Amino acid sequence: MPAERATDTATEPSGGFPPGFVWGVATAAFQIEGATHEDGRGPSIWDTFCATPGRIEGGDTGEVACDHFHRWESDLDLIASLNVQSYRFSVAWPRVFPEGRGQVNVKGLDFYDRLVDGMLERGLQPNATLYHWDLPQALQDRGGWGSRDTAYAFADYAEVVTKRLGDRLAFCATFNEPWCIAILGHATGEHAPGLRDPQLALRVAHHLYVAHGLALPRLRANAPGAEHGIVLNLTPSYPASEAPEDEAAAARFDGFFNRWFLDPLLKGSYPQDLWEGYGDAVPEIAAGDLESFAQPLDFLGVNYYSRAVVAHDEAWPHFRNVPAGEAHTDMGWEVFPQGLTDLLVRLKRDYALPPLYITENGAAYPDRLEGGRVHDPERVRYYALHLTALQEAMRQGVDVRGYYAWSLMDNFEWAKGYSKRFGLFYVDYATQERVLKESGAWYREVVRANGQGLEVPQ
Ligand code: IFM
Repeated sequence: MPAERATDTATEPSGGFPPGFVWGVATAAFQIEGATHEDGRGPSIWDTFCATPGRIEGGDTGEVACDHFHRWESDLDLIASLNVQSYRFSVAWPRVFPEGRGQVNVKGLDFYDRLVDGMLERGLQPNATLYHWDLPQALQDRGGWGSRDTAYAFADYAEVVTKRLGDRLAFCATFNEPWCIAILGHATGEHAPGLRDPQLALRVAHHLYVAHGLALPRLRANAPGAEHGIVLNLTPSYPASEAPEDEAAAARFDGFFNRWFLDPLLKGSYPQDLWEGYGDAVPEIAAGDLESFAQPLDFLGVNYYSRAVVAHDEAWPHFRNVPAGEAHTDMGWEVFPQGLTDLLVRLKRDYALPPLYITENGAAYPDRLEGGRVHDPERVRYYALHLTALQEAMRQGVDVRGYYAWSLMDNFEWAKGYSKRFGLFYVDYATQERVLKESGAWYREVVRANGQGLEVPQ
């Protein structure tokens, strides 16, 4: 059984990762910053969504979050204490352009300027993501990502940010997880702006790539020393049985979740089977779009959490996810490290790839602070299994240059509010105290040893 393979190999102490392998931790602006009304920041779609009753578990909001906007210096100290070489963060568009475009809010840019300098002072390579879901509300009011105009506004925003920070960035990604932005935000409505229109979702996905294509040359001009790319969340799919209709359903899921987002970037086309399946819902393609989507990338960021097990369903889109596995995280996601190996090996097989970075991987568990400690063996095991699975993919020739744990600290987990804890540091939201979890101490040692001697605890 595939899952056991990763576990079995994991019992052998590992020979470590290649020299120069980049270790990091990741966060995103809205999930940690708080200070949503400070220093001229404008409202984002997530502020609006949080203010809408029933959207976020517990009625939580991003107003305070981890108060990182005020605690950034000590937070950078925490990051440096983990021995990592790089910090992946995101820039909040509404801090830089409170109205989405037009007047720049210099104070907003100043914050990120200080943050980036703070990283360099601590020997951390800044890895910036320009869009991790917090669209300025003013742009949503004019059609949001459903409007092609938003892509032009994004390119201008990307220009301003990289003009200011570009001389110091090591990595710069245009988008985090276009699938989530398009589908969760515009088809299922679980995320901001909370719309439920599948056709709009496909148009949004297209406009995200228009924005990506417009921004890339500007990023390269402003940050010639940085590696430029984009971050996708990818979920390998497995058929629920050997029945041909389940196999076909798994292939459809793969198209819906993975290929629709990979192919335009890496092949300059949409997958034909899905294009036909979507019928009239497909987006309008302007001349030059696909060429611009497929501009060379310096890296592709891969966020991996779990797999999908898929069966045929009578109703369109003719697939449904079925429960699988025995171990699950607090998100209900199956712990399936073999999926990471399979995914990476498959990417190498099917695409001409730039170097890959695992830009997110991690797990939520219902942690408790007891006697000043957080005992979280399940998270240690999750990380150990996935790092071992990553090594196996690298052994099979996949060029992976780095790994970022999600997340530095517990934070605002979108529609789940503060109820799900992904951090290596526990956050006591009442006091904002950060406490290193046992998994954090474990990760710090793995990073220090560059993975040498990595073992999976039983
Ligand atoms: O917290 C999110 C992050 O913002 C994007 N990727 C998945 C994480 C866990 O759900």
